[in-house]
Amino acid sequence: MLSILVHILLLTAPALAATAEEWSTRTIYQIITDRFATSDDAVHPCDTNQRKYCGGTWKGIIRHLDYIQNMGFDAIWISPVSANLEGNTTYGEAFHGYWTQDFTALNSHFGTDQDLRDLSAALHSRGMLLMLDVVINHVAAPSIPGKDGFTLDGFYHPFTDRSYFHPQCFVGDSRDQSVIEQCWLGDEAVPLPDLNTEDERVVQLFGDWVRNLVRQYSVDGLRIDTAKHIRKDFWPGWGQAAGVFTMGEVLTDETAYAAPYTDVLDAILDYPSYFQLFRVFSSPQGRFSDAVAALQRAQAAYRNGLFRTGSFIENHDQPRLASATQDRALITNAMVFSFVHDGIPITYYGSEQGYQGGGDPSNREALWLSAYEEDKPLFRLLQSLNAARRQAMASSPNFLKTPMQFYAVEEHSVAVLKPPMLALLTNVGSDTSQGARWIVPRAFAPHALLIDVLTCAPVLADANGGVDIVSQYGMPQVRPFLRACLVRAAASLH
Ligand code: ABC
Ligand code: CA
Repeated sequence: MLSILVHILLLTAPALAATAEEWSTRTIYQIITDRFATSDDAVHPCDTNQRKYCGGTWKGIIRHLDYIQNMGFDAIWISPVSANLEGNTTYGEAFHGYWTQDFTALNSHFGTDQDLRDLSAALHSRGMLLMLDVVINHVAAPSIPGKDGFTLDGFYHPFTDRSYFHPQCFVGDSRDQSVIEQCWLGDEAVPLPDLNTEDERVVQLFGDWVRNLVRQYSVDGLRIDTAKHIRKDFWPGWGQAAGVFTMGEVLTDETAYAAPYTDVLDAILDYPSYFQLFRVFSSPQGRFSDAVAALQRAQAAYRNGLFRTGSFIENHDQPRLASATQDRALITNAMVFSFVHDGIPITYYGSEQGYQGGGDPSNREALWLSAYEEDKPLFRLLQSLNAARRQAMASSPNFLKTPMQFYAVEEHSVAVLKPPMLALLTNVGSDTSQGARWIVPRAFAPHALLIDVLTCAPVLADANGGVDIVSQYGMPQVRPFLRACLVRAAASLH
């Protein structure tokens, strides 16, 4: 009897209940579901300024999994799936999925229950993982009808009673943590009524909700929206109910503020490093010394160092890098960095196509307008970087456990060593006669043959295993052993 019971439990468990360790071997492609692909591949117009639904669906994602997998990604993060506020507001429609109106129903704009199951199954059959974005801090109300906030109108299942919510007050730019946790995000135009996550009934209902969500759609991981707006001691119990990898959004530029969240969640999106990295890669004025200091602070302060953090240079809330600089050398350097990072590289959809949108809503362009062209320099760059990371993991069991080290830290260049990878980065840009030179002593075996992932050029380490390299046109160099490159480099040696 017992063995049958165990058997049934196993059968109903998610197909791949991916652990944090499993996720750390992955690279993630972040998708705004409404903007990635339509069900029939019809080329709907999509004016980002309108902030309206443009027609992207879960079916559309399934149709274009080859595109994502060809780039080398083995996980995707999609928009929140719950039913959202309908109709127009001062800030447009809820195409982004962050304005929940019913936790017990799906957002029908994105497809049906079966479509979401199909997406999950399609990913798993390719060995890919599914990360859902979840919003449990708040719901959204159309506007403030009276002094006291919002109407329930049968909305917000299962939180259909006013007593499930904190009383109305806005977070604004308060730095008071109890205000950040218990007041409302949004504003009078689109208030985001805050759930009372201090109330045991809410804790219970959200535990049940996430357990079901994960099970029903065989979800492998969760990106947690607005994690800093809920008390820290809420998270461990909730994470246990979820039973899968959790990565929280803690929007701050302060490492010390972000660090405690790494104790209560599996991981966080590494925003403090992001701000420094954006500065350094968006202009030759940025200084690597500042960025390296921020990265080292995070390595020291977070529970697992930078391991398992989400490493990104773009997302749906921040201006794209190409809106700040169109210098291909700077953009290439930035993309390289995320792949030698200790954490999980996350690429925001559209960067492979050179999309240039500024802040929200301009950074949420429709990908179908690019025709999913794969023969593009940044698409190929991502292919090489994904292949290099995979090869580094395969050739060195310690790759994922060795913290990156910084050498030759200059204002405008740095060498990042994460054996067997060595990334030589610079932000001098392509429009300069100024070169960059990296001297890294004793990084490899004496006279080791190193291959540049990006150019496939071979280089020999010196008698002490050191390298001394000068850059060309501000381009980065990445030097592990990469099989495809080794073959090409060997050919070019004749
Ligand atoms: C809409 C419009 C915007 C308009 C806004 C008022 O309303 O589109 O143009 O300005 C969703 C939608 C948005 C929508 C919002 C609000 O809902 O995607 O389009 O904006 O209705 C998450 C998601 C985000 C999502 C929500 C809401 C939350 O990633 O996509 O937005 O579910 C705060 C939260 C953060 C949240 C973010 C939007 O707001 O903490 O979780 N993101 C400071 C604060 C941060 C604050 C940030 C932006 O400002 O500290 O807490 O984020 O308001 C650094 C500082 C930081 C500073 C940043 C900006 O600069 O160190 O402290 O952050 O240098
Ligand atoms: Ca809250």
